[in-house]
Amino acid sequence: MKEIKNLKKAADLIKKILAKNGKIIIFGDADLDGSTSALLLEEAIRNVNPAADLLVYFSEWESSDYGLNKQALQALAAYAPALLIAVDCGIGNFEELLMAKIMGFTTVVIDHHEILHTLPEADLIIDPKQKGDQYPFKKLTTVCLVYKLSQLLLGKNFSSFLDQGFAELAALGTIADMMPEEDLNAVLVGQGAATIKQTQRPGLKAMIGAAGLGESSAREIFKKLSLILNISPVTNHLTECYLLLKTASQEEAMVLAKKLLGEADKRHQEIYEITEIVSQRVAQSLSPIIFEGDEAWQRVFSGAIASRICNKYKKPTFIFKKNIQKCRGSVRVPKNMDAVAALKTCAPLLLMYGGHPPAAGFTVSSENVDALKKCLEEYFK
Ligand SMILES: [Mn+2]
Repeated sequence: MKEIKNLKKAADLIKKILAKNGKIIIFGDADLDGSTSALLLEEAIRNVNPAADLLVYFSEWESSDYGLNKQALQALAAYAPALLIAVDCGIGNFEELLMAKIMGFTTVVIDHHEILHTLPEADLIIDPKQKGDQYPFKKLTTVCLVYKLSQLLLGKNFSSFLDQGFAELAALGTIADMMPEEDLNAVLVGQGAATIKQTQRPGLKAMIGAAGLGESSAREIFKKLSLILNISPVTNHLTECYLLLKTASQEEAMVLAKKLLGEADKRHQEIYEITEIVSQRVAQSLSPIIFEGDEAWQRVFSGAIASRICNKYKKPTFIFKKNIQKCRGSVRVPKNMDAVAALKTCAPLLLMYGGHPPAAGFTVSSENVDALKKCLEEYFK
């Protein structure tokens, strides 16, 4: 059986750190794949050692750069030396991982985004897309990678009870990330769907109730939940979807579920309105791409807006939040085009970029925005 490269090494490293009572920090991307990955890994580690010295920390949607970022590292500096595990981000964080190493962290990256020009300097990298990875399927979500890691961590203690809870997390993250339902992605979505109606997680029960999904099919439940939870506020460096999925308290679960549902409604309205504005701006455009930014838009919405616009106009779409110094945004491209390859061509103009061929993200300094647009038009012409 051809395994994911470095998965076994990562499990051994985590066990070694736990045996020495060392510190572990799980740093997650703030979307649902990142949040479920962080929670699954935390629950697996707690089942190996309930007293583990463990901290979970998420990236911010608006105020920081994508993935592992310098602000977060400065906040975490006091925890070094420790094992720092980045989940669903990291593969493009070249400077940050170098900085973490200098700060005294041992670093593990568990990511499924495209490899850029080279690999970052981490102690261990798990990404099925890296050279030398023998695992035949390359489109696992991060939460499925973490599920596999949890099997190695727990060994004989990987009980069917744990399996159910983990598969529900994996199904949620996988559906939210829109990766093809093949291989382990499909297995875990199926497994999660089989038990979701009898879920033991108070947060899932509360959300299914609050959203009126009691009579829906398992599939519909996951679709709706992933829409509600894929973007959630980050409070004290923890995503609220993580807090919802983690809580053992029914009361807390009810409060959070109602709050997240209300926020999702507001967000969908706002995304709809901005999508209308973009449509008006680009309706007559002859450019091969759609490239729109605004100071008033929140960065967190850029992916959802780009998806809608790209579906409507069938053109590569770049939507970003403008700031005085830098602009951050999302890319969606029609079938058979490659957003990461396009950004790679314009890499000298970018501060950061990364993602998947159909969906990616970028940060550009504001003085380079016009040049970036030209470069991308040239690429897609
Ligand atoms: Mn992901």
